[in-house]
Amino acid sequence: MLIAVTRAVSPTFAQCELTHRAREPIDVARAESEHAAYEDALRTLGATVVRAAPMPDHPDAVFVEDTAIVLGEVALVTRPGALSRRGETTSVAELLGRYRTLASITPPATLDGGDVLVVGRTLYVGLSSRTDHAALDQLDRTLRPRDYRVVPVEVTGCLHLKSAVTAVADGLLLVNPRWVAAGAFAPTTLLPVDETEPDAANALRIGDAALFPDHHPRTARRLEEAGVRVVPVPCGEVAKAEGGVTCCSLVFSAASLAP
Ligand code: CIR
Repeated sequence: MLIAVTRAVSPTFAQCELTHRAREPIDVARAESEHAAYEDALRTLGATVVRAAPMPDHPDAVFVEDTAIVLGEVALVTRPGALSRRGETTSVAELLGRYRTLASITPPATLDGGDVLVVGRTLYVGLSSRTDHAALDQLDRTLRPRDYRVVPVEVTGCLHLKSAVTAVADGLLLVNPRWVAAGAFAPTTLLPVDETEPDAANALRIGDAALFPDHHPRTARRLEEAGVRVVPVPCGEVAKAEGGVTCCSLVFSAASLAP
C-alpha cells in the first residue's frame, strides 16, 4: 500500500520561515481547507493518509517533506537547516520507525528533505542555504553501501532543489533552468516550466499522475502535452510560505498500515 505522511497546518503558520519571498498575509483557515483538498487528492490517487502529531508551535511543521527521506530500505531523518524547524523531526521519526529502519543526519551537518530528489537509485542533493556539504558526505557514506549514488547539485535563486526540479514521469524532469544547472541531470529529458511561472517546477508524482498547483495553468498544459495526468490542487497559501506540493507529504510504499 501507499502511505502519505502529512501534518496539520499550524495555527502559527503565518510566522513561517521565508528566504526568497517577501512576507504576505497568510489566511490560516484557507491554508487548512487547501490542505484538506491536498489530502483528498492523495487519497484519490490511492494513498492512505497518516498524520504525524500536530506541532502548533512550529509554524512550518506542515512541510513534513523536509524532515526525512524515505527510501525502500531505510528512512533518513534529517537535521533541518532552519533552527526554528529542528524540533519537527522527532515525531516524524517515531512514525517512520514503524515502517523503515532509521538513520539520521547528525550535527553539525544540516539537510532539508526538499533538497533531495530521488530518481531510481540516484539521489540528487541540492546545495542550498539549508543543506551543506557535510550532510552530503553523510548521505554518501550511509547510502553508497546500499547501492545508491549521491550527486551534488548547486541551487541558486530558490529555497530547495525541488523548488527547481522534480520528476514527473520515468525519464522526465520538470525544471526551472534559471535555478539549477540542467546539465547535472544528463541524459534525462527536461521539460522547462513556462517562463511566466518560475515556481512551477514543483510537482508531486504519484504513478502516472502529478499533483500540481492549480495556479500554474501554462506549465500544467505542458505537462499534459508530455503525457502526464495533472491533478490540480489549490495551494496558494502554502506558496506564500515558500512551499509547494512535494513539501506537504512523505509518500512511500509499505506492506501494510502500521499500528
Ligand atoms: C521553510 O522556509 O522552511 C518553509 N517556510 C518552507 C519549506 C518548504 N519545504 C519544501 O519545499 N520542501
